[in-house]
Amino acid sequence: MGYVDEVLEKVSKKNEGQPEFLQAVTEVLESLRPVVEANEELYRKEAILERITEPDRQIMFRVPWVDDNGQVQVNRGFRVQFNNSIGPYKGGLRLHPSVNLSIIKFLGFEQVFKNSLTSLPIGGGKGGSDFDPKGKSDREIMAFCQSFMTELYKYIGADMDVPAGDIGVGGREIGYLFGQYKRIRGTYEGVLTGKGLTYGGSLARTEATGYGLLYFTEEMLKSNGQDIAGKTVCVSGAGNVAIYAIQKAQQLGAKVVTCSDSTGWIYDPEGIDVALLKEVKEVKRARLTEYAAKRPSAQYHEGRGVWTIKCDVALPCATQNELLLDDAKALVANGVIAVAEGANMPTTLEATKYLQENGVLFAPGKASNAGGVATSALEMSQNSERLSWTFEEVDSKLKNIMVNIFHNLDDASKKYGKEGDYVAGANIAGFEKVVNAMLAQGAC
Ligand code: NDP
Ligand code: 2IT
Repeated sequence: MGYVDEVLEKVSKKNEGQPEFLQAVTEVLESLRPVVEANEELYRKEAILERITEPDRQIMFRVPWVDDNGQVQVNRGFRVQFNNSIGPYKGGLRLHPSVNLSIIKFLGFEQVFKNSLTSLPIGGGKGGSDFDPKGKSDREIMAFCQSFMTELYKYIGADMDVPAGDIGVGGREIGYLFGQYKRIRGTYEGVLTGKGLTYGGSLARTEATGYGLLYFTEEMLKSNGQDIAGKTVCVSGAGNVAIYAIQKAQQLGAKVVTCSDSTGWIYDPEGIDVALLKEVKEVKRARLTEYAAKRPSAQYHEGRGVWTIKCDVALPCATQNELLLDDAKALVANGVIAVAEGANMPTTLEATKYLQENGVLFAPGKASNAGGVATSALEMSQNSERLSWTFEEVDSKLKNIMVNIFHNLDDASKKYGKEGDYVAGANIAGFEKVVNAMLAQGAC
């Protein structure tokens, strides 16, 4: 049996009941076959694949907090520190009732390769909790965040592990987490990114994932003789990534006609009104029904359905496994030319295969959504030199990083005879840098 198949079998046995983690590992290892086959003897001896699929450590802890009725609530907290070969662990914190070890491990594993692709010195990690922020008061959010950090602070630090936001974690939560860390440790350090601008945050971090997704998509289209201007775009999600993806797509001359949240979706043939969407989601933290109520051109539908709308470019920006095989078929039937992931692993393995086999340009999230973590690394640089860069400076660095990521993975796909397969290109390019560092650092 080949080394890849042997390790896939071992990883499946060791991680039973963790479908998202196994899905992510399968996608990566399958596409690494050409590199692994070219180096099989060395990688086997050094147990590279066994080591890269096993986190450095997995921390799980109790998070007790008191709700507004005086009732003690208990959630489970996680931080998975996956690999720090090329820099301190770096990756977001997710607050969502679906969070479990499998989801945090898949996200941490993906983060290793994504962070490597940014070309910046950051390792991979991820964390979060099954806490549901929906409907909670500000005081309850603060109580949860303070309790979460009261345990997490032991394991993080500016040179050790630097968390940030993800689903359910934005500026408000990062503020409460930072305040509690500072209070416990008594040091003022860049231990989190996505901070407010008055206390060490970077301009353009809020916009970075969505903007970066569009810079990447623009470059991918350009390299394939297409232009984003004039294209019709379908976006899913209505959170941080989706909002700034919509905004940048519109600035580049595209028309975005959909967005969605966990209860329903909007079809707005005149183009999404970003200012209204921001008001509904960022300020009021309300449902998309409120968007539809204020926008005569918008139709609101319950449930899922974004991918049934005809578009040239599809940008899934909500969550994992939200674009299924039937959705891929509908997109292809409607003539889609590109799918670029803003979320982490939003497209199932079968849907990805179907899109690629039908000639759709497919950008995997670990490449196309890397702008968020890349800008987090720029925030770390600014914190280290105790300076703040202008919006234009950060944005232009972000754009360069995204354009470079595209060309690095395009080159890697060509080098291994997989031209046009950007999944293979991203995995190979991300993997090579981490493996070189692992080999240099010995068995650790
Ligand atoms: P937000 O919490 O800001 O927004 C998430 C959006 O997706 C919301 O509109 C939410 O709906 C919707 N959503 C979440 N879960 C589900 C679900 N199970 N079914 C349907 N809709 C759902 O998160 P982000 O925008 O930050 O993150 C979105 C994705 O992007 C995630 O996969 C995240 O890992 C990834 N990502 C985020 C980065 C960042 O910098 N923030 C960087 C790179 C990737 P509702 O409003 O109803 O909650
Ligand atoms: O998935 C991701 O890359 C993020 N949620 C951002 C992580 C970060 O450290 O900025």
